[in-house]
Amino acid sequence: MKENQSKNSSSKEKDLEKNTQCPHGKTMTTNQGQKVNDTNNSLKAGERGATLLEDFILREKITHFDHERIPERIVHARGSGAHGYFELYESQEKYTKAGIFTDTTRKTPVFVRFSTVAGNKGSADLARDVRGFATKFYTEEGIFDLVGNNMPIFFIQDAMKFPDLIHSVKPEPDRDIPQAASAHDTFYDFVSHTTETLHNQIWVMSDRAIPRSFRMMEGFGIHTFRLINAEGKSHFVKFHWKPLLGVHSVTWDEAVKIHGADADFHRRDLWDAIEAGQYPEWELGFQIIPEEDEHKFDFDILDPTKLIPEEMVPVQRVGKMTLNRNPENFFAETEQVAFHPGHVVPGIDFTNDPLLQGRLFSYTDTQLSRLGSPNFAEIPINRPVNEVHNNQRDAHMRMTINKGKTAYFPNSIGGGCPHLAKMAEGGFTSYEERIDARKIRERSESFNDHFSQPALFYRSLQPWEQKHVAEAYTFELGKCTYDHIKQRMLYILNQIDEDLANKVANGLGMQIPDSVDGPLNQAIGADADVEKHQPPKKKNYLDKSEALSQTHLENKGIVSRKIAALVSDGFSHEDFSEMKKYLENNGAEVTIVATHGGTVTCSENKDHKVGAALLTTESVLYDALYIPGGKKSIDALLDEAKAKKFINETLKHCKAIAIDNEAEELFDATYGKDFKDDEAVFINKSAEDFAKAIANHRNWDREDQAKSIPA
Ligand code: HDD
Repeated sequence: MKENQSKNSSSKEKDLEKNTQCPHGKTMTTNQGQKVNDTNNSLKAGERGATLLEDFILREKITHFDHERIPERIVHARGSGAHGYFELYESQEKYTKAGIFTDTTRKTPVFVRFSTVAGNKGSADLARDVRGFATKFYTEEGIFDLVGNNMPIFFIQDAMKFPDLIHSVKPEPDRDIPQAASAHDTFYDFVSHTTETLHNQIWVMSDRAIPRSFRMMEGFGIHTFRLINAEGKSHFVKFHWKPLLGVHSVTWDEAVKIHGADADFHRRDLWDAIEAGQYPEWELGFQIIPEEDEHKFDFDILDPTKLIPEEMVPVQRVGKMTLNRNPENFFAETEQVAFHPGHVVPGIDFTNDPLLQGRLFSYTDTQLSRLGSPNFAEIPINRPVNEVHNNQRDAHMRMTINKGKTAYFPNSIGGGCPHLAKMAEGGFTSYEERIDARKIRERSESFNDHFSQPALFYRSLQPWEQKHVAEAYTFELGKCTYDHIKQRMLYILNQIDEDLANKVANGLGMQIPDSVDGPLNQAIGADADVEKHQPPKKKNYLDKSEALSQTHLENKGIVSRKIAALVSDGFSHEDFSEMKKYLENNGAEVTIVATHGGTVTCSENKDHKVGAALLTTESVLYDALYIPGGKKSIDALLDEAKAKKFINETLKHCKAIAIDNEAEELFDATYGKDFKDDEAVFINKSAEDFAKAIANHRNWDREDQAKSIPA
């Protein structure tokens, strides 16, 4: 079995090797293979003479450069990818005949791309936004793409509205401002007139929209899909990814500061973790709904703005994905990878979710302009690991040299090849769903309720999570300039939760209006009838769903957490080495942050490599702070305003802090003096206690008091 696994796990790697090139020890050539002996000077008529047109080496170099860019993705332009594999725990043959979900001996190669949605390719990672979570499974039966997000629902119910949604959130078209931000008039103009957006919108106001790491996010397939077993029986399914590191976020204040300190924060984090061998892992979960239960819920399972609470349909964990290899080349792999929710394999099928149906069109279409040709499937990162044979031919950048006279079916000259798959060989057959319907351009009434689930989400959050939601709305609406849009939003928030609406209204210094109905709503043809979308009272089916809070998943200790050790020359070797040993033995990474770069000397006169000089780093790039004793070191730090800022900010962001011996004097010179009883502040305490607090991510109980720290 082992041998089989390793064979399968490397099938995509082997496939990519055919196109992977290393220049080591090689001579430079042109694209036509002529050896090049000067790539610095163009060919000229005389020493100071004009450049000659015949210089094919110059022409080729410049021409290629001129055409290096391709259009960025219209959405999800900014992303980061990684290779890995998926392993199944137990055969799911009662639900599906798909090989990846029935054969436990397989190690299916995957490529995953995480992304933000609204920003350009060069925008900052910590934008408040949904994160894309797209997985390409290179299965033995072809490509299966699970193109999801880190939130379990979507903004709209019908693909027809997607261009409107995206146009509203993108920078405003007259001035191309703001970049990668939903906090502006056009977005809230659209949202406040399209109440179906509210559920996804409130998730975006939660901390899920500012994750600590891609590695600490859940993933969701969102739509209800179908699984089909060998007998042709269908079950509905929702796909979930559960991160083994738990779900964690940063605060908005940190997010804003990380923008400046390291705009590549998430990209770097993913890359560094994989390079360090701390491979990110997620378990894949199924929520299975038998066909006969389709109408048992108080909402429509085809409505992508609704989730099925895990308390109603538990998530069964069926396998694990591990990301263990960074791409060799960003453009060739992460940029050229082309996902498509329509890439499915036998055993997986679609439902009539109108958002999914529209997506099935959009993703091929977009690759045609982005990658330039229907041959995008031949690009190494996109091609399946099994063989491809059909009668499709030609078009831009065709790579395959198809032999033979025939490119049609049926043919006798080519022996009838490629021949059709016999059913026993696993040809794809669509699920034979019975359809008896009228053609209509309407929204199903079963999609009407727009308010129960945003309210359920808000009710299910911890108090600190709710507080962050209220602050996020206050920030975002505070950035809007039109009062009528803010009023409309307040009115709508009041339908979700009165307390939330009041908090936001206070922050904005506005009143919640009694009504927003008016001639404008009808005149603009908005789906603005708030009453129509109210849930019937009896439909508040759950008081709370614990799984909707970030806290519901277990943490995996302090693996890959980053701890800053703040020092200057003369720091206590004893304090430091003990702490460092414990933290590193438990998988964390300790970075020496010193008053200068290069090396720093400890009390035992040993040189230690500085990870970052105070000048070049910020507290927001670390999960926790440790300050060892050592009088000389502490005296030097007392003279550094940035050292005090580092401590104050770490406190403000509710992170764990450990200080030993003389470091208490430095702590007392900051706002730390007021936080000595805090449960995540450790003065001369054990490394174990400190590590437990780091694993808990933050001490949110500190937040109210820490608000007064002007950091
Ligand atoms: Fe989409 C990209 C996820 C609705 C049209 N989408 C894209 C990516 C993700 C999603 C993760 C980036 C893939 C990558 O990394 O290359 N999209 C979603 C989810 C949706 C959704 C979870 C709802 C449940 N998308 C959606 C609709 C449409 C699109 C309704 C159009 C009707 N999406 C696109 C696109 C993109 C895309 C324009 C841009 C780049 C690409 O496809 O390859 O076709």
